[in-house]
Amino acid sequence: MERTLVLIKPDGVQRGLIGEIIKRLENRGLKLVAAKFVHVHRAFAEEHYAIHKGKPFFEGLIEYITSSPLMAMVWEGPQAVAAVRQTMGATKPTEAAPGTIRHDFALEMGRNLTHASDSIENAKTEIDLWFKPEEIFPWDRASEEWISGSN
Ligand code: IDP
Ligand code: MG
Repeated sequence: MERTLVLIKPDGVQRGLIGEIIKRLENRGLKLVAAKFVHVHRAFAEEHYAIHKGKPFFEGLIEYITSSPLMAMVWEGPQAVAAVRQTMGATKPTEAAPGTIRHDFALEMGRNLTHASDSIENAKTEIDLWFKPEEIFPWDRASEEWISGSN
């Protein structure tokens, strides 16, 4: 079963969208296995977004992500990485498909509410960065067969 890192960025928290975003991931059938509310400092944010260092939007991105607390989570499910990216929508909200979180609640790329790992490999690296092993809680879900069962 795949796992992926999801962040509800500071704008999502400030706008009261934590519940809405979690609800959409739960409705999709994904399973929450770790969560914490954190205000990250600059060095940590720069490590998380290291791949974007040197890009024109990097400085603004670090200021945005460190400006206020955010909600960090690990979600699990079949093809969780692709499924969560699909539920989030394209990076640029005006290009995100209707029904996605970024389409339905955002307008600007610099205020696009969420982060989600973009590959299985990056998901592993990001989960290791954000969560200690003892902060992740696998659990058995009674409805599992009705969600992730296959024929
Ligand atoms: P992603 O979050 O959809 O994976 P990335 O390309 O990895 O998108 O960029 C990371 C984040 O940096 C975006 O979610 C967005 O908040 C911000 N960002 C990316 N490109 C721009 C830009 O051109 N202007 C402003 N912010 C940007
Ligand atoms: Mg990305």
